Amino acid sequence: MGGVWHEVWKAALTIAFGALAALWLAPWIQDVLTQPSCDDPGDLHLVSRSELTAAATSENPPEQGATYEAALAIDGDSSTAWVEGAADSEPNKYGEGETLTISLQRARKVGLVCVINGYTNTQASYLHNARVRQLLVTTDSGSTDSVLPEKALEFFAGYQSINVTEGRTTSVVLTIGTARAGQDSTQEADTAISEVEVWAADG
Ligand SMILES: [Ca+2]
Ligand SMILES: [Ca+2]
Repeated sequence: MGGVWHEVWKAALTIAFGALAALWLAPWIQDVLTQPSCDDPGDLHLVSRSELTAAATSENPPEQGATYEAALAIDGDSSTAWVEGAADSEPNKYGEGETLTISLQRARKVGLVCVINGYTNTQASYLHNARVRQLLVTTDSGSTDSVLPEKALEFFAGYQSINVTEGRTTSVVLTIGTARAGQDSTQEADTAISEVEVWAADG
């Protein structure tokens, strides 16, 4: 009889301690499982725009008072964009292979890159111009591909995360792999990125 109660107590204590341990570990487990995202970068620090410079292999020439230089991808304004300036003809009609290079003042441990894909000045300009579908992202730590899913139209100016090889780097180089064409009847073969954010694990 005593042996049975001993077993029951042992089982009850095991369950109780297991539940306590799970409760105690839950926040830690949640933290580990929650990857930083553009909606919730967690503990990452936004690299200040004053610490960034931008350059591109091509820039669309100014049109109707608007300009499209690389620096407009890091000006914190979703209504201005870097627009590639490659010829609007095959084989790289949409600027495939053109690059936007974001340079950092000092090496940072980059953990997340967020972009506003497309020319998001207005919903009409978003639909009129091309946007990136696939990007190659190269840092001092390596290269990785990313596909930017189509955004719901009401979120056309929203940030999306792109894959980046985690680690210290002094630059983030975005190379246009493939693009999605503009959707209106007079669409341009010009691919745009309106904004890029770089998030780092070190302050
Ligand atoms: Ca901008
Ligand atoms: Ca073009």
